[in-house]
Amino acid sequence: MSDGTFAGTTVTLDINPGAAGSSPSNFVGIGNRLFFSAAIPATGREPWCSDGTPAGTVMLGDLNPGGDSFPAFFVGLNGMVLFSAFTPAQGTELWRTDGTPAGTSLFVEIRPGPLGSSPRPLGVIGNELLFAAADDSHGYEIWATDGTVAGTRLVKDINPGSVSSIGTVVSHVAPDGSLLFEAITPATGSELYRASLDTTRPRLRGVKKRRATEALRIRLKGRVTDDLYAGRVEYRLKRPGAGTTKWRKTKLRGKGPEEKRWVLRLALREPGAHVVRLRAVDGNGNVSKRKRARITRI
Ligand SMILES: [Ca+2]
Ligand SMILES: [Ca+2]
Ligand SMILES: [Ca+2]
Repeated sequence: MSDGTFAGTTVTLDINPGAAGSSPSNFVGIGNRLFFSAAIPATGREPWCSDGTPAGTVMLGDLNPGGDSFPAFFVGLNGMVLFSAFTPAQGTELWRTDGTPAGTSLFVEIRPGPLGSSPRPLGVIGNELLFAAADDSHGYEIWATDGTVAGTRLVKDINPGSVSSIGTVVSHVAPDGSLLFEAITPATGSELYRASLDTTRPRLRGVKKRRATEALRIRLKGRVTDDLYAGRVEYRLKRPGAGTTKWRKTKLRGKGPEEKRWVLRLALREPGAHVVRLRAVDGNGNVSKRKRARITRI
């Protein structure tokens, strides 16, 4: 405890009485309390919380009886505190606490069994925590939680499959409220990614039919707004005298994450009127309202 002067620096609590220390570390101030880890012989390294007074300094639990739980990465979210801790049965997983021993428990085990998901916070956006975590089928990827188990989910498997995209955990919350972080895929190498948890739908606007060339190749020009970084435009085609195709992906050719102009070229096999339905899907899976355009192969 210190008020910034030498005279005001005292021992708040001699957690491990005597000359041996408790080696407190992993300090994070959340609200008016300090969360940290400390080790005493009876329990090993466990999570602690202090309001700055001896009476208000408590161990939050002996999460790993007979060993250390190595609590780390305390982060405040929606009035509670999440952190990572280790047990032999579960590995390193996400725990929650309200700052009392009774209110401290395992929050969610992302990777069932003794292997841990090793959660590491990336940043808080609005009332969501984005974090890196691993499970067997996705590897180390970006996850989000709103503080509920049901609201804890994988945001995106950036490097598809069990290989990881997140190596060194480097991230920054940008002024616009999005999260910038480093991720790696074999196709791109190490690059800067952006995540935003905006749940508003992207918009698809200004869909216009361009002049048909030989009526075979139709160019549609449109404009997409909202967060379509890592997003796409999809289309399905209703053919004359035939069924409607499944949704097909198009590649966005444009510049800037906020707004993209794009061109869709379709090779129509059958003559007659075709109906093209279009929708935009952003990087978070939000789907725009559909737009329709009618094109005809003469
Ligand atoms: Ca212990
Ligand atoms: Ca586990
Ligand atoms: Ca993966």
